[in-house]
Amino acid sequence: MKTAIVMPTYNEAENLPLMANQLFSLGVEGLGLIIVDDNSPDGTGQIADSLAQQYPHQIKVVHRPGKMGVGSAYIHAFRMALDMGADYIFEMDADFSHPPEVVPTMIAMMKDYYVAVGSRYVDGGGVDPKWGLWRKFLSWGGNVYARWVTGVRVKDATAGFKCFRRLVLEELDLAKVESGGYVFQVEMAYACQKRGYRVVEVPITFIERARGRSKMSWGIIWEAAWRVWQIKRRY
Ligand SMILES: Nc1nc2c(ncn2[C@@H]2O[C@H](COP(=O)(O)OP(=O)(O)OP(=O)(O)O)[C@@H](O)[C@H]2O)c(=O)[nH]1
Ligand SMILES: [Mg+2]
Repeated sequence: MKTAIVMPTYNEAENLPLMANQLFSLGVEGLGLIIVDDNSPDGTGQIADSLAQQYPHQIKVVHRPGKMGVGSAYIHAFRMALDMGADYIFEMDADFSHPPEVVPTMIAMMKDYYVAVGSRYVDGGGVDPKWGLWRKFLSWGGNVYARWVTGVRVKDATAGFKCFRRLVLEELDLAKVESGGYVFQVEMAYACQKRGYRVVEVPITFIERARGRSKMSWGIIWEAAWRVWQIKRRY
């Protein structure tokens, strides 16, 4: 596995097979997929296992006993990807909000940068035109707030589509990460900035999921609201 795509899943039964097929049809050499499923009630875990039989050398599946949040899912799979010798390690959602066709562009950026971020808030990037005012405000406001509190300079501080060189994940203290929900993205962005890695933002258009349901909750928003202050203090 030269490039490992880490993908946490919770109730993504419809999306996961389509996503796996699209990723492997990109023709990226040495591409692998690490799926971390939290015992999804809709059977995503079994679907992941059958995909792993279909692609025995490319797909690894981690089963966790229950919904434990994306933060710990990513940390677990980052360690696996490092053990498997991956040079480039991606974070990516299963719901097609992160366009798979941008993966090769982000890999190409790894020649000159340590981190590539699939970014909604740089020129050429954007969010789903179908989003209503409230959804746009939540995304934009969350990003402005996270940047204001922490001083993160990347324009899309909450982006969950990222690619790291292996060195970055080797050097960061992954055991220190406490974020459970999506604020994990801010923590990674901040930790990378503190260590001075060169980061590039690649424009993407973030498309609303067409299948399955969002896992966004008030609990996740609340955690993000307070934890950015903690992140600022701890690094
Ligand atoms: N393993 C695991 N995966 C999760 C968990 N929560 C969310 N995910 C996955 O993380 C990715 C992002 O979750 P989404 O529900 O799409 O959240 P979002 O993109 O912030 O929200 P939307 O814009 O509404 O889609 C998806 O692949 C989910 O299946 C969790 O607790 N455990
Ligand atoms: Mg989503």
